[in-house]
Amino acid sequence: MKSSHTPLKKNLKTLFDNKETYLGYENEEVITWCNGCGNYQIQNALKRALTLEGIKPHNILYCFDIGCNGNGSDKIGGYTLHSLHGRVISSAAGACLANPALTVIASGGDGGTMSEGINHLIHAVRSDYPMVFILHNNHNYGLTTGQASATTPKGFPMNGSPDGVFIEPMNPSEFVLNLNPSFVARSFSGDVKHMTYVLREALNHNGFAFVEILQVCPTYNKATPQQWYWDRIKYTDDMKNYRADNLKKAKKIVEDFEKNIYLGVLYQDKKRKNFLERLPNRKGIKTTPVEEVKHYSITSLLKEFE
Ligand SMILES: Cc1ncc(C[n+]2csc(CCOP(=O)(O)OP(=O)(O)O)c2C)c(N)n1
Ligand code: SF4
Ligand SMILES: [Mg+2]
Repeated sequence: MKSSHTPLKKNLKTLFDNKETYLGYENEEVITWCNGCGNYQIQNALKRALTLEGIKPHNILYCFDIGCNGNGSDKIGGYTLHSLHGRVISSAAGACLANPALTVIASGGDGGTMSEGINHLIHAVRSDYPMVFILHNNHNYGLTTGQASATTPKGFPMNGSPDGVFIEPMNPSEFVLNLNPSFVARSFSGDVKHMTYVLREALNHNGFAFVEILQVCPTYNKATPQQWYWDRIKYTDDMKNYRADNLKKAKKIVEDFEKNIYLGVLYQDKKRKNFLERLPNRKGIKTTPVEEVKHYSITSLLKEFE
């Protein structure tokens, strides 16, 4: 399968020309992911995307949820923060609102995002915080050894539910498309070139960029292995007349997760103003909240309690 938007040699030359930036994202930490885990390629694609966009490690904050995905927090250069399970979006949102000069990226698993932290996801989409969110959807709770999550296919035996779950799985991109988002993209951990492309688009979006990566987990997810995806993947860029500004069309093409799985920038509203730009009490203010932090003496207030 070949996607249409992959000027690979041009990208590799740019990466080579900017090797100092790329190397800034590398570090010496020991890798703890299983062999064949999709997290390797996801992180590789993000490092490429950041380098190709000319974003330096000291200008990013990469926030991680708890989970196998979160164990990437010490494997990438730049500022990182390891949050609580299901709470990564709120940590990242605080950072991007406090310091809009930072490129803020957050990663979460299907467990942390579609169950524990789903409330944060809903309000981040609704608020349109200016950040990139990467959902590592491996269809199970990987770190806690393969329990079913909200995206595990129905009827598939998992640790903790040997007869399989009997309720329908959630479809994260479909869910988010129904929340009036400004950006939704989907990619696959087996396709570094496509992930790089989609992540670059997300990094350039002005608002909450939701990127679902369908991630293989060879250790615990036997339901949707690598080949299962390749047999179903189609690219929106190869579709005649597909335009990413048509929300209705985007909702239609993500419905099916059995026969055709469409990857690409599914929907983007380029005209939307992000949260900070709409916030009435920030109108006309040129400084950022972090620049406004001052030391205040509370001595006089404490006197009341003497
Ligand atoms: C509030 C809370 N609930 C449960 C846990 C235990 N826990 C840690 S990781 C994890 C599973 C993570 O699954 P997912 O978010 O899909 O990430 P993955 O490991 O698959 O990347 C769970 C249940 C926790 N740390 N905190
Ligand atoms: S359990 Fe799955 S998601 Fe976790 S490191 Fe292993 S392959 Fe990756
Ligand atoms: Mg998971």
